[in-house]
Amino acid sequence: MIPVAEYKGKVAPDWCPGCGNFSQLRAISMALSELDIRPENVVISSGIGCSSNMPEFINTYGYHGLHGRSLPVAEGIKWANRKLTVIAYGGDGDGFFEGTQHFYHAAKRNVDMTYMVSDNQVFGLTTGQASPTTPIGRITKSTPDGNIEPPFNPMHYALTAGATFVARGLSGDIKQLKEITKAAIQHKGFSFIDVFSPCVTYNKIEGYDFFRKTTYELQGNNRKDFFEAFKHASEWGEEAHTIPIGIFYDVDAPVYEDVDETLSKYNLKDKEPYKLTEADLEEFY
Ligand SMILES: Cc1ncc(C[n+]2csc(CCOP(=O)(O)OP(=O)(O)O)c2C)c(N)n1
Ligand code: SF4
Repeated sequence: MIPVAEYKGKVAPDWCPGCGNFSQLRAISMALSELDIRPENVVISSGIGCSSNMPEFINTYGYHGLHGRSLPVAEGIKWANRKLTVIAYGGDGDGFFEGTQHFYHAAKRNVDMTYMVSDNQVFGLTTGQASPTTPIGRITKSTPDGNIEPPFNPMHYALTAGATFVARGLSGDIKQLKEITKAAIQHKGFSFIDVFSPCVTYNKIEGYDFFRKTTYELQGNNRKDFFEAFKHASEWGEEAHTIPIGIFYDVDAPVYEDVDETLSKYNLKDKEPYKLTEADLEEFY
């Protein structure tokens, strides 16, 4: 096992004390350590947001890109070098607003990578505006009269898009989150983990106490049954133990890189760059 300390980044996280992102950082580092995946064999791709600062704080390769664009970059990295463990990471604004179409297509293609969303039901970095997962009626800086939009359900979306591994974790339970992360990384195909991750500064309602009270752990569910997973994905409530946490769905299906003729044969990084010939130019121009 690789010591967890090896994944410690050179820059200390500047998240607010108590921010849920600390747990995801810990869970990802512990999962990589226990799976014996060396830091130099991992790339974490992110967008923009408090959560998206993750690549600065962990000692793996990283790409801190544009808002909503962690996934296409992650797909390209995987296709260029299939030996890498590729993780995309970001917020609910990043993934379910600006990046929604990328989420759909990466899941549909079943690219072999893990996508973890730090879902705090708010835009954190820009100081607390409503995000796609903000509950209806909620007063925020951008919804002073109450949010009129029903919240986006990331679990439904991942399942219907074609993700082959769909799970939900909780920042307040690092041990379980680590186990889910390990299973997601080991899964061959597109793994999605939605993590309830309190923004302790701008969301005073969906905090650790709220999720401790409202969630329950899925046990004995049939992870191969799409409709059972979809049913669990529909469960929601503010009453005690109404929101399921755990692995909802886990099935095998061909991954894009194995089906595509070129990608299946080569690590693109090992190939000589293609040199254009006169004949190519004549064909195209
Ligand atoms: C295309 C684009 N739109 C808007 C912004 C402004 N912006 C930066 S971060 C952010 C929201 C971040 O919220 P989220 O993704 O939920 O992450 P969090 O900060 O909560 O972790 C927004 C709207 C931007 N940088 N680029
Ligand atoms: S504003 Fe919220 S999401 Fe951002 S670092 Fe602070 S607690 Fe975390």
